[in-house]
Amino acid sequence: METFMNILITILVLTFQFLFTGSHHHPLDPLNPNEISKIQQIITTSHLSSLPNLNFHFVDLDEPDKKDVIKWLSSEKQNQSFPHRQAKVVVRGGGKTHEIIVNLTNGSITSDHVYKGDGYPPLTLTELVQAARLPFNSSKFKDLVARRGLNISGITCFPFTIGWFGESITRRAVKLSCFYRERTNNVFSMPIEGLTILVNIESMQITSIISKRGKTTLPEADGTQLFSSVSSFGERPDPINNRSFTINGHNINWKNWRFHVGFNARAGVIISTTSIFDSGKQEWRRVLYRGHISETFVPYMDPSSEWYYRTFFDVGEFGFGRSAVSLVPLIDCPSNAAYLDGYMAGGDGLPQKVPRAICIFERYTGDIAWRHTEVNWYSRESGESEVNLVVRMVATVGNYDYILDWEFKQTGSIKVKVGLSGVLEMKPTTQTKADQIKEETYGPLIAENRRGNNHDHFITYYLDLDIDGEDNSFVQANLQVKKAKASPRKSYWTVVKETAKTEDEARLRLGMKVSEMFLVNPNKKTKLGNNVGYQLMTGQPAVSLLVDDDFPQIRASYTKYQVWVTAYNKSERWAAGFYVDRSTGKDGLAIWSHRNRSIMNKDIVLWYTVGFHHNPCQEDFPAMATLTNGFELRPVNFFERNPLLKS
Ligand SMILES: *[C@@H]1O[C@H](CO)[C@@H](O)[C@H](O)[C@H]1NC(C)=O
Ligand SMILES: *[C@@H]1O[C@H](CO)[C@@H](O)[C@H](O)[C@H]1NC(C)=O
Ligand SMILES: *[C@@H]1O[C@H](CO)[C@@H](O)[C@H](O)[C@H]1NC(C)=O
Ligand SMILES: *[C@@H]1O[C@H](CO)[C@@H](O)[C@H](O)[C@H]1NC(C)=O
Ligand SMILES: *[C@@H]1O[C@H](CO)[C@@H](O)[C@H](O)[C@H]1NC(C)=O
Ligand SMILES: *[C@@H]1O[C@H](CO)[C@@H](O)[C@H](O)[C@H]1NC(C)=O
Ligand SMILES: *[C@@H]1O[C@H](CO)[C@@H](O)[C@H](O)[C@H]1NC(C)=O
Ligand SMILES: *[C@@H]1O[C@H](CO)[C@@H](O)[C@H](O)[C@H]1NC(C)=O
Ligand SMILES: [Cu+2]
Repeated sequence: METFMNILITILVLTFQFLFTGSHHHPLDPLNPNEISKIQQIITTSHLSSLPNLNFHFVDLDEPDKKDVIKWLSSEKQNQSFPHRQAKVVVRGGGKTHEIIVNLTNGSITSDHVYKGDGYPPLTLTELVQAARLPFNSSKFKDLVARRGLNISGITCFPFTIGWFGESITRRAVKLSCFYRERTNNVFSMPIEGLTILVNIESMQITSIISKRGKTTLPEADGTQLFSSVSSFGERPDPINNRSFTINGHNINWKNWRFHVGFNARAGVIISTTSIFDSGKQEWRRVLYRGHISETFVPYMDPSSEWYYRTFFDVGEFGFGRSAVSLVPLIDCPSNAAYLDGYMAGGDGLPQKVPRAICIFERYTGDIAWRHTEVNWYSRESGESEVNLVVRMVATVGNYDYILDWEFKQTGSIKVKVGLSGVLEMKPTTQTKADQIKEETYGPLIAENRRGNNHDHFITYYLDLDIDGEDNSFVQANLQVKKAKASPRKSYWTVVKETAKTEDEARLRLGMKVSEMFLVNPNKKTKLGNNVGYQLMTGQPAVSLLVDDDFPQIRASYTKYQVWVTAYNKSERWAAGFYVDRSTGKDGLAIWSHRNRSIMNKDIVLWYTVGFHHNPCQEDFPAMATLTNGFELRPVNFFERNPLLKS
């Protein structure tokens, strides 16, 4: 939940690699380590090298235009390297943010533009590590720790982003909160309350230390340890060492699906150019051009001075790919999994590797894909068990672990799941029994001397669906109850469909109203004359309950609706805007949508927010069992018939 990570562990897994020699089989392939090194070299030997304190905050493929990608993939050249490789780089130096485009084909800087708007680029890992170390060089901090009777060698501090609360912002800053590591392997279970350190990230100095003494005691470490009762899944009994998928670079082929798996520091896994083979038509048909997590918003419901600013945007402030952990075989992924490494640039611009950042495996769900028993003359069963293909990544953002799955079904469905696990952010209290609590609290007692503060998780997905081509429409189907006439029945329901004409008509708050949502291609029909489409099957709905003019809500205004549809624009990908650290809500999904562009029979993008209102409970301690929510994109009149049944 916080814009920091388990710094020590991460440093251990980051190794540098320069020996990669892959060619580009796909225009959307992520930057490889050679390219990242080349970018670093181009920038550090350019006019930018004279900037004081030069740091790389964002290094990513500058995505080619969709029409060029589609053209390339449908030409004979598809197996050759895509020739036009460009990178988008954001560096800071001399107190300024530079947006740079690097042409990787001829090794030159195409443009360099100083960004002057609100907000800052993601914090670098180097900055976070440096900030976390600052207190240990402060005699005031050491003194405060000693006066609390704590051992300085047992303390770990983590930087939290601080948001924006209406002030005019002049510099980048974070607040450190500290935890006691001694006697437990669960550092987040031992918060040291009443000690906040404000750090100026630009000068890398402590601005102030705020100490509230004697308010609470440090909770006991008993029962906080994280031990597993079983060490792993073990070998699976079913002999499924035969993989029926192939990985060629970043291209995956499995059964009737083919797609591309990318990775970057900001979004983590990116699924692109997804097509499904239609055996009836004997052709590949397009479904999802590009899908990934766009932003997360995690506001805590505690307005006190030490907690009010905890309103995190992990993707934009820090990065989900940046927080990707190396997956552990047989715990994170089953024995039949294949793995892909992830690469990104560090604060110094040099390539860093996350080994086994993504796993891909066939999932024998144990469910029935379809079945029927014919009982008329004789009993005859037919059916199939379900086998899906999963692409998985885990982002550990400080105390929380997000398990992120894209699951492909042979029926044409894509299921997207978000699992929450890890350790809660806790607030120490002197109370040990729920009935001692008389005053208003910001979260229930979940263990002795610990409260689990209430909070939300909003995970917003960018879904550029291109159902059978770019031009699609967004259709809502509402169920209307009608009175029956001339019938023994008194009522029935019927479906009323409405196509959204503009972006204004495509913002939805789900809940009471029964509504089904589809992306259809109005230019393509089945033989029966229905428009081909995909349905968005939503999970448990949750929208932000903060008032509209609350500062964190201004920054996350898009969380007031779960569903948005916007006109496609390559540069509109990050729901809270590109510069999220200390942003003021001047960029992002809500702003784009209010342009009220036409979205009927146009290239459009669907945005869906998976939400959790988290009111913690005792089972969330010492680590919470995975809690899952998500959505499904399901074909509706896309195929002529159920694609699982051979004709
Ligand atoms: C590209 O390579 C794949 C795998 O090697 C092969 O099956 C396919 O026919 C090739 N396509 C073209 C257009 O050469
Ligand atoms: C990058 O450089 C190459 C070689 O000079 C050139 O052909 C290409 O047009 C450049 N790309 C862009 C986007 O300017
Ligand atoms: C690279 O290509 C760009 C765009 O075509 C051009 O402006 C620039 O001069 C080229 N640089 C070099 C070093 O060739
Ligand atoms: C810690 O403080 C000492 C003395 O003021 C200084 O020499 C040293 O550079 C500081 N170290 C860091 C990491 O700031
Ligand atoms: C502080 O912690 C260190 C490392 O665990 C230990 O060696 C030392 O004895 C501790 N000091 C006190 C005063 O507890
Ligand atoms: C893999 O598939 C082949 C051919 O279908 C079969 O002969 C073999 O037993 C399978 N191996 C496992 C471990 O399932
Ligand atoms: C695309 O989006 C960017 C950012 O919102 C905007 O500046 C630009 O004008 C848009 N382009 C078009 C063609 O609408
Ligand atoms: C959005 O555009 C539609 C169609 O032009 C119009 O009817 C509607 O009033 C517009 N909404 C706003 C808020 O301007
Ligand atoms: Cu939670």
